[in-house]
Amino acid sequence: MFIDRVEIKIKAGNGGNGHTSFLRDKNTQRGGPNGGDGGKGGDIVFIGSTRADNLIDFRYNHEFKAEDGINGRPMNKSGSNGKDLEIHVPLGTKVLNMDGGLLADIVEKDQKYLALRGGGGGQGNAKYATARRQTPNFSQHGITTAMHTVVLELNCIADVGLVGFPNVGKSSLLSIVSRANPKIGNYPFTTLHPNIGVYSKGSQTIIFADIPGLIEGASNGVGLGIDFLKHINRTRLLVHIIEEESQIQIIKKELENFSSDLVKRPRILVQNKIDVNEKIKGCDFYISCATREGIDELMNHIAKQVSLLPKPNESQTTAILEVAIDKNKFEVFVDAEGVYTATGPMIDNLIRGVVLSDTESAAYFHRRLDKSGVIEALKNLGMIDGDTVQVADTQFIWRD
Ligand SMILES: Nc1nc2c(ncn2[C@@H]2O[C@H](COP(=O)(O)OP(=O)(O)OP(=O)(O)O)[C@@H](O)[C@H]2O)c(=O)[nH]1
Ligand SMILES: [Mg+2]
Repeated sequence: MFIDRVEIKIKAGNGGNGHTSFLRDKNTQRGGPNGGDGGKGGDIVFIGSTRADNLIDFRYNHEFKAEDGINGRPMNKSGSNGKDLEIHVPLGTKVLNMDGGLLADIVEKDQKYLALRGGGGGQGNAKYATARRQTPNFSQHGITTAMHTVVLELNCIADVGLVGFPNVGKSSLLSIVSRANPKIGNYPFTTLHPNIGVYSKGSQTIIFADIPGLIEGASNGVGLGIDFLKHINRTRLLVHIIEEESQIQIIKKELENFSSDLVKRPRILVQNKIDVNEKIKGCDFYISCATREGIDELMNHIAKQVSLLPKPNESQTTAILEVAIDKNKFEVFVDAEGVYTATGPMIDNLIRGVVLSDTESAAYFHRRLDKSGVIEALKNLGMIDGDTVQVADTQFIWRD
Protein backbone atom coordinates (compact mmCIF):
# COMPACT_ATOMS: atom_id res chain seq x y z
CA MET A 1 0.00 0.00 0.00
CA PHE A 2 1.11 3.54 -0.70
CA ILE A 3 0.09 6.34 1.68
CA ASP A 4 0.96 9.92 0.86
CA ARG A 5 -1.10 11.82 3.40
CA VAL A 6 -1.61 11.24 7.11
CA GLU A 7 -2.64 13.15 10.16
CA ILE A 8 -0.53 12.62 13.26
CA LYS A 9 -0.55 13.91 16.80
CA ILE A 10 2.64 15.21 18.35
CA LYS A 11 3.47 16.38 21.84
CA ALA A 12 6.72 17.60 23.30
CA GLY A 13 7.63 16.44 26.81
CA ASN A 14 6.40 18.29 29.88
CA GLY A 15 8.95 20.00 32.04
CA GLY A 16 9.73 18.26 35.33
CA ASN A 17 8.61 19.94 38.54
CA GLY A 18 11.01 21.70 40.84
CA HIS A 19 11.40 20.07 44.25
CA THR A 20 10.81 21.50 47.71
CA SER A 21 13.14 20.21 50.43
CA PHE A 22 15.52 21.37 53.13
CA LEU A 23 18.91 20.20 54.23
CA ARG A 24 18.55 17.84 57.18
CA ASP A 25 21.31 15.75 58.74
CA LYS A 26 22.72 14.83 62.17
CA ASN A 27 24.20 18.27 62.70
CA THR A 28 21.62 20.41 60.98
CA GLN A 29 18.13 20.65 62.42
CA ARG A 30 16.73 22.98 59.82
CA GLY A 31 19.13 23.75 56.99
CA GLY A 32 18.66 25.78 53.86
CA PRO A 33 16.40 24.86 50.96
CA ASN A 34 17.94 22.28 48.66
CA GLY A 35 15.14 21.25 46.26
CA GLY A 36 16.54 20.66 42.76
CA ASP A 37 15.17 21.88 39.44
CA GLY A 38 13.00 19.80 37.13
CA GLY A 39 14.45 18.68 33.80
CA LYS A 40 13.34 20.04 30.43
CA GLY A 41 10.90 17.97 28.37
CA GLY A 42 12.07 16.38 25.11
CA ASP A 43 11.58 18.12 21.75
CA ILE A 44 9.71 16.77 18.75
CA VAL A 45 12.01 16.73 15.74
CA PHE A 46 11.21 15.55 12.22
CA ILE A 47 14.12 14.11 10.31
CA GLY A 48 14.53 13.21 6.64
CA SER A 49 15.20 9.53 6.13
CA THR A 50 15.74 7.19 3.21
CA ARG A 51 14.42 4.22 5.18
CA ALA A 52 10.89 4.45 3.81
CA ASP A 53 9.52 5.79 0.55
CA ASN A 54 6.01 6.43 1.74
CA LEU A 55 4.03 7.24 4.86
CA ILE A 56 2.56 3.83 5.52
CA ASP A 57 4.28 3.48 8.90
CA PHE A 58 2.19 6.37 10.17
CA ARG A 59 -1.11 4.73 9.40
CA TYR A 60 -1.27 2.76 12.61
CA ASN A 61 1.33 4.61 14.61
CA HIS A 62 0.14 8.17 14.69
CA GLU A 63 0.68 9.54 18.15
CA PHE A 64 4.15 10.75 19.11
CA LYS A 65 5.14 11.99 22.54
CA ALA A 66 8.60 13.04 23.56
CA GLU A 67 9.76 12.11 27.06
CA ASP A 68 8.85 14.30 30.02
CA GLY A 69 11.55 15.96 32.08
CA ILE A 70 12.21 14.30 35.44
CA ASN A 71 11.22 16.11 38.64
CA GLY A 72 13.92 17.71 40.73
CA ARG A 73 15.06 15.95 43.92
CA PRO A 74 16.47 16.83 47.33
CA MET A 75 20.16 17.63 47.79
CA ASN A 76 19.99 20.08 44.86
CA LYS A 77 19.72 17.27 42.36
CA SER A 78 18.23 18.40 39.07
CA GLY A 79 15.95 16.03 37.22
CA SER A 80 17.29 14.87 33.87
CA ASN A 81 15.93 16.24 30.63
CA GLY A 82 13.44 14.17 28.67
CA LYS A 83 14.78 12.58 25.49
CA ASP A 84 13.91 14.27 22.20
CA LEU A 85 11.74 12.25 19.88
CA GLU A 86 12.93 12.02 16.29
CA ILE A 87 10.23 11.19 13.79
CA HIS A 88 11.71 9.77 10.60
CA VAL A 89 9.90 10.78 7.44
CA PRO A 90 10.65 9.97 3.81
CA LEU A 91 12.31 12.61 1.67
CA GLY A 92 9.71 14.84 0.09
CA THR A 93 7.51 15.01 3.19
CA LYS A 94 5.81 18.28 3.94
CA VAL A 95 4.71 19.03 7.47
CA LEU A 96 1.55 21.11 7.43
CA ASN A 97 -0.66 22.53 10.12
CA MET A 98 -4.36 21.73 10.12
CA ASP A 99 -5.14 24.82 8.06
CA GLY A 100 -2.82 23.60 5.33
CA GLY A 101 -0.05 26.06 6.22
CA LEU A 102 3.44 24.80 5.42
CA LEU A 103 5.62 24.27 8.47
CA ALA A 104 8.49 22.41 6.88
CA ASP A 105 9.47 20.74 3.66
CA ILE A 106 11.87 17.90 4.27
CA VAL A 107 13.79 17.05 1.14
CA GLU A 108 17.24 16.02 2.29
CA LYS A 109 18.55 13.07 4.21
CA ASP A 110 19.13 13.98 7.88
CA GLN A 111 17.46 17.35 7.42
CA LYS A 112 15.93 18.26 10.77
CA TYR A 113 12.88 20.27 11.64
CA LEU A 114 12.31 21.18 15.26
CA ALA A 115 8.52 21.18 15.45
CA LEU A 116 7.89 21.42 19.18
CA ARG A 117 10.13 22.44 22.02
CA GLY A 118 9.86 20.56 25.28
CA GLY A 119 8.44 22.34 28.32
CA GLY A 120 10.96 24.03 30.61
CA GLY A 121 11.62 22.45 33.99
CA GLY A 122 10.42 24.15 37.15
CA GLN A 123 12.85 25.66 39.62
CA GLY A 124 13.46 23.93 42.92
CA ASN A 125 12.93 25.82 46.16
CA ALA A 126 16.68 26.36 46.49
CA LYS A 127 16.33 28.94 43.71
CA TYR A 128 13.74 30.89 45.66
CA ALA A 129 15.92 31.55 48.69
CA THR A 130 16.61 35.23 49.23
CA ALA A 131 17.97 37.20 52.17
CA ARG A 132 14.43 37.93 53.32
CA ARG A 133 12.97 34.56 52.42
CA GLN A 134 15.35 31.93 53.69
CA THR A 135 12.98 29.00 53.84
CA PRO A 136 10.86 29.06 50.68
CA ASN A 137 8.31 26.35 51.10
CA PHE A 138 7.48 26.16 47.43
CA SER A 139 8.97 25.32 44.09
CA GLN A 140 7.94 25.81 40.50
CA HIS A 141 5.99 23.40 38.33
CA GLY A 142 7.40 22.40 34.96
CA ILE A 143 5.71 23.74 31.84
CA THR A 144 3.01 21.44 30.54
CA THR A 145 3.00 21.14 26.76
CA ALA A 146 0.00 20.74 24.50
CA MET A 147 -0.81 18.07 21.94
CA HIS A 148 -0.79 19.30 18.33
CA THR A 149 -2.12 17.71 15.19
CA VAL A 150 -0.14 18.05 11.98
CA VAL A 151 -0.54 16.67 8.49
CA LEU A 152 2.27 14.86 6.70
CA GLU A 153 2.05 15.02 2.94
CA LEU A 154 4.48 13.23 0.73
CA ASN A 155 5.55 14.38 -2.69
CA CYS A 156 8.20 11.99 -3.94
CA ILE A 157 11.58 13.46 -4.66
CA ALA A 158 12.91 12.43 -8.05
CA ASP A 159 15.15 13.86 -10.75
CA VAL A 160 13.25 12.37 -13.63
CA GLY A 161 9.52 11.72 -13.99
CA LEU A 162 8.16 9.15 -16.42
CA VAL A 163 4.83 10.20 -17.88
CA GLY A 164 2.53 8.90 -20.55
CA PHE A 165 -0.58 6.95 -21.38
CA PRO A 166 -1.23 3.68 -19.58
CA ASN A 167 0.47 0.61 -21.02
CA VAL A 168 3.16 2.48 -22.98
CA GLY A 169 6.02 0.92 -20.98
CA LYS A 170 6.87 3.42 -18.22
CA SER A 171 7.27 0.75 -15.57
CA SER A 172 9.12 -1.46 -18.05
CA LEU A 173 11.70 1.28 -18.57
CA LEU A 174 12.07 1.82 -14.82
CA SER A 175 12.64 -1.89 -14.27
CA ILE A 176 15.37 -1.94 -16.91
CA VAL A 177 17.35 1.08 -15.76
CA SER A 178 17.05 0.59 -11.99
CA ARG A 179 16.72 -2.16 -9.46
CA ALA A 180 13.11 -1.24 -8.85
CA ASN A 181 10.66 -4.02 -9.41
CA PRO A 182 7.39 -2.38 -10.43
CA LYS A 183 4.38 -4.32 -11.57
CA ILE A 184 4.25 -4.61 -15.36
CA GLY A 185 1.19 -5.81 -17.20
CA ASN A 186 -0.34 -5.78 -20.63
CA TYR A 187 -3.36 -3.77 -19.54
CA PRO A 188 -3.94 -0.13 -18.64
CA PHE A 189 -3.46 1.14 -15.10
CA THR A 190 -1.12 -1.56 -13.94
CA THR A 191 0.68 1.06 -11.87
CA LEU A 192 -1.54 2.48 -9.12
CA HIS A 193 0.99 4.46 -7.12
CA PRO A 194 4.39 6.01 -7.77
CA ASN A 195 7.40 3.74 -8.04
CA ILE A 196 10.83 5.11 -7.31
CA GLY A 197 13.99 3.70 -8.88
CA VAL A 198 17.63 4.72 -8.72
CA TYR A 199 19.78 4.70 -11.85
CA SER A 200 23.55 4.82 -11.34
CA LYS A 201 26.18 5.70 -13.86
CA GLY A 202 29.70 6.12 -12.48
CA SER A 203 29.38 8.44 -9.52
CA GLN A 204 26.12 9.89 -10.73
CA THR A 205 22.84 8.64 -9.31
CA ILE A 206 19.53 9.67 -10.77
CA ILE A 207 16.20 9.06 -9.09
CA PHE A 208 13.36 8.10 -11.40
CA ALA A 209 9.67 8.27 -10.54
CA ASP A 210 7.26 6.10 -12.49
CA ILE A 211 3.65 7.16 -11.99
CA PRO A 212 0.25 5.85 -13.07
CA GLY A 213 -0.81 6.44 -16.65
CA LEU A 214 -2.67 9.54 -17.76
CA ILE A 215 -5.54 9.61 -20.23
CA GLU A 216 -7.63 12.31 -21.83
CA GLY A 217 -9.70 14.05 -19.16
CA ALA A 218 -7.45 12.85 -16.32
CA SER A 219 -7.50 16.39 -14.93
CA ASN A 220 -11.26 16.00 -14.61
CA GLY A 221 -10.86 12.76 -12.73
CA VAL A 222 -11.00 10.34 -15.67
CA GLY A 223 -8.95 7.18 -15.11
CA LEU A 224 -6.83 7.61 -12.01
CA GLY A 225 -6.96 11.40 -12.18
CA ILE A 226 -3.89 13.61 -12.06
CA ASP A 227 -3.36 14.05 -8.32
CA PHE A 228 -0.27 11.81 -8.41
CA LEU A 229 1.43 14.32 -10.73
CA LYS A 230 2.46 16.02 -7.49
CA HIS A 231 4.99 13.22 -7.14
CA ILE A 232 6.86 14.42 -10.22
CA ASN A 233 6.29 18.08 -9.54
CA ARG A 234 9.83 18.58 -8.32
CA THR A 235 11.66 16.65 -11.01
CA ARG A 236 14.24 18.33 -13.22
CA LEU A 237 13.21 16.49 -16.32
CA LEU A 238 10.17 14.66 -17.68
CA VAL A 239 10.41 11.69 -19.98
CA HIS A 240 7.23 11.44 -21.97
CA ILE A 241 6.77 7.94 -23.37
CA ILE A 242 4.37 7.36 -26.24
CA GLU A 243 3.09 4.55 -28.39
CA GLU A 244 0.86 6.62 -30.68
CA GLU A 245 1.12 10.13 -32.05
CA SER A 246 -2.27 11.25 -30.69
CA GLN A 247 -0.97 10.78 -27.16
CA ILE A 248 1.51 13.65 -27.45
CA GLN A 249 -0.94 16.55 -27.30
CA ILE A 250 -3.31 14.88 -24.85
CA ILE A 251 -0.59 14.37 -22.24
CA LYS A 252 0.70 17.89 -22.75
CA LYS A 253 -2.79 19.22 -22.07
CA GLU A 254 -3.17 17.18 -18.90
CA LEU A 255 0.23 18.34 -17.62
CA GLU A 256 -0.81 21.88 -18.31
CA ASN A 257 -4.09 21.41 -16.48
CA PHE A 258 -2.15 20.21 -13.46
CA SER A 259 0.18 23.18 -13.43
CA SER A 260 1.48 25.75 -15.86
CA ASP A 261 4.82 25.15 -14.25
CA LEU A 262 4.98 21.41 -14.86
CA VAL A 263 4.21 21.69 -18.56
CA LYS A 264 7.22 23.99 -18.95
CA ARG A 265 9.59 21.47 -17.34
CA PRO A 266 12.25 20.18 -19.76
CA ARG A 267 10.72 17.17 -21.44
CA ILE A 268 11.98 14.50 -23.82
CA LEU A 269 9.67 12.65 -26.11
CA VAL A 270 10.36 8.94 -26.39
CA GLN A 271 8.59 6.38 -28.54
CA ASN A 272 8.67 2.91 -27.02
CA LYS A 273 7.83 -0.49 -28.56
CA ILE A 274 9.59 0.21 -31.84
CA ASP A 275 10.08 -3.55 -32.12
CA VAL A 276 6.39 -3.79 -33.05
CA ASN A 277 5.39 -0.30 -34.24
CA GLU A 278 6.34 2.11 -37.04
CA LYS A 279 8.45 5.08 -35.95
CA ILE A 280 6.54 8.29 -35.38
CA LYS A 281 8.24 11.37 -36.78
CA GLY A 282 9.55 14.04 -34.44
CA CYS A 283 10.42 12.03 -31.33
CA ASP A 284 13.69 12.66 -29.51
CA PHE A 285 14.40 8.96 -28.93
CA TYR A 286 13.13 5.63 -30.20
CA ILE A 287 13.42 2.67 -27.89
CA SER A 288 12.24 -0.83 -27.23
CA CYS A 289 12.11 -2.10 -23.69
CA ALA A 290 11.61 -5.55 -25.18
CA THR A 291 14.81 -5.62 -27.27
CA ARG A 292 16.67 -2.88 -25.31
CA GLU A 293 17.24 -0.98 -28.53
CA GLY A 294 17.95 2.72 -27.97
CA ILE A 295 17.98 2.47 -24.18
CA ASP A 296 21.69 3.29 -23.74
CA GLU A 297 21.46 6.38 -25.93
CA LEU A 298 18.40 7.55 -24.04
CA MET A 299 20.03 7.03 -20.65
CA ASN A 300 23.24 8.79 -21.67
CA HIS A 301 21.21 11.77 -22.76
CA ILE A 302 19.16 11.79 -19.55
CA ALA A 303 22.30 11.55 -17.39
CA LYS A 304 23.82 14.52 -19.18
CA GLN A 305 20.67 16.61 -19.03
CA VAL A 306 20.12 15.95 -15.34
CA SER A 307 23.67 17.01 -14.51
CA LEU A 308 23.09 20.28 -16.34
CA LEU A 309 19.62 21.10 -15.09
CA PRO A 310 19.09 22.98 -11.84
CA LYS A 311 17.90 21.26 -8.72
CA PRO A 312 14.18 21.45 -8.06
CA ASN A 313 12.78 23.88 -5.48
CA GLU A 314 14.98 24.53 -2.52
CA SER A 315 13.76 23.17 0.76
CA GLN A 316 12.24 25.57 3.18
CA THR A 317 11.93 25.08 6.88
CA THR A 318 9.88 27.53 8.82
CA ALA A 319 9.37 28.37 12.43
CA ILE A 320 8.52 26.25 15.39
CA LEU A 321 4.92 25.16 15.47
CA GLU A 322 4.23 26.76 18.82
CA VAL A 323 3.60 30.44 18.53
CA ALA A 324 5.76 32.67 20.66
CA ILE A 325 3.95 33.30 23.90
CA ASP A 326 3.92 36.75 25.44
CA LYS A 327 4.52 35.94 29.09
CA ASN A 328 3.10 39.26 30.28
CA LYS A 329 -0.24 38.86 28.58
CA PHE A 330 -3.44 38.27 30.51
CA GLU A 331 -7.17 38.72 30.02
CA VAL A 332 -9.92 39.43 32.51
CA PHE A 333 -13.64 38.91 32.31
CA VAL A 334 -16.63 38.47 34.55
CA ASP A 335 -19.02 35.61 33.88
CA ALA A 336 -22.80 35.37 34.28
CA GLU A 337 -22.47 34.17 37.87
CA GLY A 338 -20.41 37.20 38.79
CA VAL A 339 -17.10 35.35 39.05
CA TYR A 340 -14.15 37.55 38.11
CA THR A 341 -11.66 35.58 36.06
CA ALA A 342 -8.11 36.21 34.93
CA THR A 343 -6.47 33.95 32.33
CA GLY A 344 -3.54 34.00 29.92
CA PRO A 345 0.16 33.17 29.73
CA MET A 346 1.07 35.57 32.52
CA ILE A 347 -1.34 33.81 34.87
CA ASP A 348 -0.24 30.32 33.77
CA ASN A 349 3.36 31.23 34.35
CA LEU A 350 2.67 32.76 37.73
CA ILE A 351 0.60 29.85 39.00
CA ARG A 352 3.45 27.45 38.19
CA GLY A 353 5.52 28.94 40.96
CA VAL A 354 3.04 29.15 43.80
CA VAL A 355 1.56 26.83 46.36
CA LEU A 356 -1.49 28.61 47.67
CA SER A 357 -1.68 26.52 50.82
CA ASP A 358 1.61 28.09 51.84
CA THR A 359 0.97 31.54 53.33
CA GLU A 360 4.24 32.98 52.13
CA SER A 361 3.71 31.66 48.66
CA ALA A 362 0.14 32.90 48.61
CA ALA A 363 1.29 36.36 49.65
CA TYR A 364 3.81 36.36 46.82
CA PHE A 365 1.04 35.35 44.43
CA HIS A 366 -1.20 38.24 45.50
CA ARG A 367 1.66 40.70 45.31
CA ARG A 368 2.37 39.61 41.75
CA LEU A 369 -1.29 39.87 40.76
CA ASP A 370 -1.28 43.39 42.11
CA LYS A 371 2.01 44.47 40.54
CA SER A 372 1.21 43.10 37.11
CA GLY A 373 -2.04 45.02 36.95
CA VAL A 374 -4.39 42.04 37.14
CA ILE A 375 -6.14 43.30 40.28
CA GLU A 376 -6.59 46.74 38.77
CA ALA A 377 -8.04 45.24 35.61
CA LEU A 378 -10.49 43.18 37.68
CA LYS A 379 -11.49 46.26 39.67
CA ASN A 380 -12.09 48.12 36.43
CA LEU A 381 -14.52 45.36 35.55
CA GLY A 382 -16.41 46.15 38.75
CA MET A 383 -14.86 43.79 41.28
CA ILE A 384 -15.55 44.84 44.87
CA ASP A 385 -14.89 43.44 48.32
CA GLY A 386 -16.49 40.00 48.69
CA ASP A 387 -16.55 39.04 45.02
CA THR A 388 -15.27 35.65 43.87
CA VAL A 389 -12.09 35.62 41.81
CA GLN A 390 -11.01 32.74 39.61
CA VAL A 391 -7.35 32.49 38.66
CA ALA A 392 -6.33 29.32 36.82
CA ASP A 393 -8.02 26.56 38.84
CA THR A 394 -8.02 28.49 42.10
CA GLN A 395 -10.89 30.53 43.51
CA PHE A 396 -10.69 33.03 46.32
CA ILE A 397 -12.77 35.86 47.76
CA TRP A 398 -11.48 39.32 47.06
CA ARG A 399 -10.82 41.48 50.15
CA ASP A 400 -9.97 45.14 49.70
N1 LIG B 1 6.48 -5.33 -27.64
C1 LIG B 1 6.83 -4.57 -26.64
N2 LIG B 1 6.11 -4.59 -25.51
C2 LIG B 1 6.49 -3.79 -24.49
C3 LIG B 1 7.61 -2.94 -24.61
N3 LIG B 1 7.72 -2.25 -23.46
C4 LIG B 1 6.72 -2.69 -22.65
N4 LIG B 1 5.98 -3.60 -23.28
C5 LIG B 1 4.79 -4.27 -22.73
O1 LIG B 1 3.74 -3.32 -22.59
C6 LIG B 1 2.92 -3.63 -21.49
C7 LIG B 1 2.78 -2.45 -20.58
O2 LIG B 1 4.02 -2.18 -19.95
P1 LIG B 1 4.12 -1.37 -18.59
O3 LIG B 1 5.56 -1.13 -18.36
O4 LIG B 1 3.35 -2.03 -17.52
O5 LIG B 1 3.39 -0.04 -19.02
P2 LIG B 1 3.07 1.25 -18.14
O6 LIG B 1 3.26 2.44 -18.99
O7 LIG B 1 3.82 1.22 -16.88
O8 LIG B 1 1.51 1.06 -17.89
P3 LIG B 1 0.60 1.60 -16.68
O9 LIG B 1 1.28 1.27 -15.41
O10 LIG B 1 -0.67 0.89 -16.82
O11 LIG B 1 0.45 3.07 -16.89
C8 LIG B 1 3.55 -4.84 -20.82
O12 LIG B 1 2.89 -6.00 -21.26
C9 LIG B 1 4.99 -4.82 -21.33
O13 LIG B 1 5.57 -6.10 -21.36
C10 LIG B 1 8.35 -2.95 -25.84
O14 LIG B 1 9.32 -2.24 -26.03
N5 LIG B 1 7.90 -3.75 -26.79
MG1 LIG C 1 3.23 1.14 -14.98
